[in-house]
Amino acid sequence: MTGKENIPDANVEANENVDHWVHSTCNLCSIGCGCEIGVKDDKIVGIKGEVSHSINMGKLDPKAKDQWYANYSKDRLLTPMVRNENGELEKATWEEAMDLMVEQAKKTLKNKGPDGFSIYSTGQGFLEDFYTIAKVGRAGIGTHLLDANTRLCTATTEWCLLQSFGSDGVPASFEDFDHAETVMLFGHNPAETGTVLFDRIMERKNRTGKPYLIVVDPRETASAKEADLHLSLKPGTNAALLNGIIRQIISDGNIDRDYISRNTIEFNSMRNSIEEWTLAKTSAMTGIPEEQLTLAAKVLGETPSLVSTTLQGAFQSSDATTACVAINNLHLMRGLIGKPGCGPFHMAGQPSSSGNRTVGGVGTYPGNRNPANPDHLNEMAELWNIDAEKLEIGPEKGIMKQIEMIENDKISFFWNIHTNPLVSLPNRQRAKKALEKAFVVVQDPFLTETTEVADIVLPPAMWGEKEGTMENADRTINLLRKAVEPPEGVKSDFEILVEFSNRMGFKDKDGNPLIQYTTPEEAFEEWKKVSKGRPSDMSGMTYELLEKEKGIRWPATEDKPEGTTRLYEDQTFPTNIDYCQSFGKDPITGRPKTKAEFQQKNADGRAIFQPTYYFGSPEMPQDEYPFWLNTGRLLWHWHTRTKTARSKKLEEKAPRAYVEMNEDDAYSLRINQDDLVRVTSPRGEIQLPVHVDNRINQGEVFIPFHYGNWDGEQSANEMTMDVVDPVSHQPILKQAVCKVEKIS
Ligand SMILES: Nc1nc2c(c(=O)[nH]1)N[C@H]1C(S)=C(S)[C@@H](COP(=O)(O)OP(=O)(O)OC[C@H]3O[C@@H](n4cnc5c(=O)[nH]c(N)nc54)[C@H](O)[C@@H]3O)O[C@H]1N2
Ligand SMILES: Nc1nc2c(c(=O)[nH]1)N[C@H]1C(S)=C(S)[C@@H](COP(=O)(O)OP(=O)(O)OC[C@H]3O[C@@H](n4cnc5c(=O)[nH]c(N)nc54)[C@H](O)[C@@H]3O)O[C@H]1N2
Ligand SMILES: [Mo]
Repeated sequence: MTGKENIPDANVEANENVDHWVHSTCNLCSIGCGCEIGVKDDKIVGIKGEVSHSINMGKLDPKAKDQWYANYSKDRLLTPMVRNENGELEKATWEEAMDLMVEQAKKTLKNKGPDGFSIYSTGQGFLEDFYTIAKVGRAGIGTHLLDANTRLCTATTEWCLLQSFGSDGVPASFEDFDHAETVMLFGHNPAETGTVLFDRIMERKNRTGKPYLIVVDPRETASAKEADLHLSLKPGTNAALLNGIIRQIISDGNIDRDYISRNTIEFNSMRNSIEEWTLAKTSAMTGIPEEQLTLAAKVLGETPSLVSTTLQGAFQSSDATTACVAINNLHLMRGLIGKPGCGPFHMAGQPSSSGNRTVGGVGTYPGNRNPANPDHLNEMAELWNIDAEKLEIGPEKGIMKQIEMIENDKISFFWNIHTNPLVSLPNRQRAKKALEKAFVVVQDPFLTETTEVADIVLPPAMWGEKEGTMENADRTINLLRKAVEPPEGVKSDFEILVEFSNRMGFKDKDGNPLIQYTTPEEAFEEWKKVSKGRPSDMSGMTYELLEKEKGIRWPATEDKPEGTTRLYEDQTFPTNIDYCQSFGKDPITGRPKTKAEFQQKNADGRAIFQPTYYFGSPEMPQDEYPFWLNTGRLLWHWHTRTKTARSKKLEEKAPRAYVEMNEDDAYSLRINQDDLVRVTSPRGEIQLPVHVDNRINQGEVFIPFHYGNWDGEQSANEMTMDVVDPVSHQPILKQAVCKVEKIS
């Protein structure tokens, strides 16, 4: 790894003195802010928000403004690297690196078969890259081991939507925040992680007093500070809280019986599942006083419109899918969906994590197709001109399952694209040991914690240097034009994927190259055909229209190229048995349900109430480990800091990790502000300074997860649990136990 000495000496201020501005989209979070990249002498010299873009209306957050500095960092990789006999990474030509990659890939296919091969990608690339991953992975290699960092991020969005509505696709849009009487931010801190959205909410609130804002978060975050009602629950009790509130709303009689009987099924089975959650029991479990629970039930039971967001405090907590399904249940029983100002809004985090799900790069089937429906597979096979058997290759396997498969010598080739798992995966040491066993290809502009285990490193073109589309959190497809040529020596992720497929000799049924497109735009045109007739239909979009309209929400058909602001306005849900994306999973075990089981429900266009259960965290603080460990984000950094630490301005705001701790806990451990402590969990330990802050409750500590071992071992994931949700297979990154000791 390289040190911080490689950060550019001085940041060039964004300026108006440019040759031209190029239409693009911010690549650092899921809001999808339109922006323009300022170019001078074929170099990026600035960025500004696009005023005519309906999502951000010219605004950008602090990270966004500095995201291009990393492109010009002195330690950017400009040639591939290959691990030599001495175990060191050594510069190589593209020819040498690709030859080795193809040789190893062929060896893996021969010795292990397609399921020895995994592609682990990202929610930060382009739809065109993801679509190519889906096609090369499934139709070329023939593997079902496609996954991405989206498993750590928004796998629960996908699965809670499948369980309730039969297909992926977030029902509401950002416009609905402008109409909602009530907004509930559930495990979501947009004041730090989606500032443009938070500003949009607060600007209206300051002007009109609306919306009534509920924030559910154990910490008093910057978002919670603005709330009308902050529910500071005990970690890992989301499902208990929601069950209690929903039960109370039902007993207050605040449900829309007409709506329920017309548009939904299985209300009673949901109601039975939560019968035990009296206010007293809910209060005891969550730590929230009964009066606050009563108030929450009154507001949520009476509000005429409601947008509820969920993000990592829901997805990365225990009972993730169950809690998010409970939020769907809440909206359904009140009929608050498919109308202005209404809808569950299960967020995305990364700029295109939903895009990867939509086009199938993460083990989903392209265009929300159902892996258990042979007609859908036949249709895909016909579109790709391949044998349908190639697609009958089993359900998706999440990254934690894949780590286990590497440990057991099942997977031996691991292709890592645009993610840094040896900072972001839970239980980091376990993940590291596993990846050391596999042949690992890392596609990254920098040396990172993950390239430490790479056999080949391929340097990609970065944001601003390539063309493609991204899907934000509200189904908006945005275009990013190429602003400048990439530095000599690098290739775009798209080019690398297409070249790999051609070098492997992947063919369709007629012996033609599997990948026949050569540009991202051609790939998008092919994807449009694949999407046609499916929920995420994009057949009405073109690059030109996307640029002109500044983003379009799917579905956007030829008849309706302007797209769709909100789903389910006609209250018809994609649960028809021949159309749906999934037959659902058992909410307790995660077992996929059979077609016969789904048929028996006969949902056929109606939404499904699912029962919801509270299980709690698999690990609870006790004698040796008395604290809850919570992890998450800071305003200033993007994930593993590979981009934001290369901006001096951002890095100076938050140069190192720390542990946030309540004053009373600090006092009883005789710890002062900035004292160095050792935080230990059953899996690992790190040393870091303390920030004493009463925004965190007693018995809980919080560590930002952005820091790896770039400048000293500071990774929160040394300590996190690698247990996953049974339905979405998303790891529980927000709850673990730990102890804190002062280092004298
Ligand atoms: N500045 C910045 N912005 C980002 C990113 C970034 O790296 N930096 N990353 C982007 C990405 S990919 C994502 S996924 C999003 C994530 O965005 P958020 O989900 O808003 O961010 P987090 O800090 O991970 O977690 C949110 C909150 O969950 C709370 N939480 C912990 N345990 C529980 C619990 O049991 N119940 C509830 N209700 N809440 C709990 C935490 O206290 C924390 O405040 O941010 C996006 N935006
Ligand atoms: N404890 C804990 N762990 C977490 C979380 C948490 O809240 N707590 N959050 C989880 C979540 S929600 C997420 S999204 C993940 C994020 O975790 P990661 O995805 O692992 O983090 P990033 O830093 O975004 O990694 C992106 C990598 O791609 C490289 N890169 C940049 N541009 C390009 C490009 O154009 N092409 C290619 N090929 N590479 C590029 C960057 O240098 C970087 O190394 O972390 C997860 N881990
Ligand atoms: Mo994320």
